[in-house]
Amino acid sequence: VDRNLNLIEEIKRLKKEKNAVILGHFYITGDLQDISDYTGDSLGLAQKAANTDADIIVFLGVHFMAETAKILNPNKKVIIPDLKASCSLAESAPKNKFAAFKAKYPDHKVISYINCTADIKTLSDVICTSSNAEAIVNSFPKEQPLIFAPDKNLGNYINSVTGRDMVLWDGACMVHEKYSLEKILKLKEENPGASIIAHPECEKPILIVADFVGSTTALLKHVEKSEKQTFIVVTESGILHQMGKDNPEKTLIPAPPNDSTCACNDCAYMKLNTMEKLFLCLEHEQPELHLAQEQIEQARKPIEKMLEISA
Ligand code: CIZ
Ligand code: SF4
Repeated sequence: VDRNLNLIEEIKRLKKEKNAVILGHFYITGDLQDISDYTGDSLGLAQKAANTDADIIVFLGVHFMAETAKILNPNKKVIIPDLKASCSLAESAPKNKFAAFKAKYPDHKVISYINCTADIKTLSDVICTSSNAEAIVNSFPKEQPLIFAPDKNLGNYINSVTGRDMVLWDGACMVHEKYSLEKILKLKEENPGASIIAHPECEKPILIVADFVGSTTALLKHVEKSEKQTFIVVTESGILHQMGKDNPEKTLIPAPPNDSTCACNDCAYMKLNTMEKLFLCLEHEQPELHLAQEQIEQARKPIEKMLEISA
């Protein structure tokens, strides 16, 4: 790419020419969130994707999210800047291993968190998000044995709030798993009036000290509504961009990871999205995300079931 190209202007021009819509997740960098037509969490963006009249969806997020957009929108072209933008949580559940695991529990229904591959969705009875997980679980009679996949931390948390004993697949998000309780408590000591807010993908000790636990969207809403001034934010640091825009007068402190001196905890996969790759992707309309028709049909069923239950 010619270094002198004004990438942002070029992206806007291409977007218009091609009738493309840019959907950006809250975990991508701020400059990419700002050039997106819509920003949101994985569910919000999937819903936007289902309602768009654009011909091309450019998805700035990770692979499983673009898959969900394609499943809900099979006739549209879905392109992503970098096919390597995967997800440790989605990767923790390979199709064959999960199918073998499921076969050991023939009486169980499978609830899968939306943060999983299309393959895992095809093996699931219903999908949930972190906002509706409790309601989805409670929609099954107490006697119904359940498997929850792929996030064991979210599964544990939902087991504790619903009093269930769901069988958990042993997967986790490498970003939400590496917070340091010690560093968070130290931040709290330095900022005694601060509220600790965390995503339920975090490990149990973090969720126990948190003042509020919620999905990406729930955390954003909470900070807007709360009378508190200062927040220790225990989730991927990209969210601080939107949170800061919504709450310019509040103090937002990112919770640090346990393995470095870095103040922020970034998802390396999300950060594979760059302005330059976005430009190239729009110009060449690739890489394009492809799913088999049968896979789309099978993966769509448990998503529709979720929408039915939470409607
Ligand atoms: O990728 C994630 O960890 C989350 C929480 C995404 C989302 O938008 O729900
Ligand atoms: Fe996956 Fe975690 Fe990154 Fe989200 S933050 S995309 S769950 S690795």
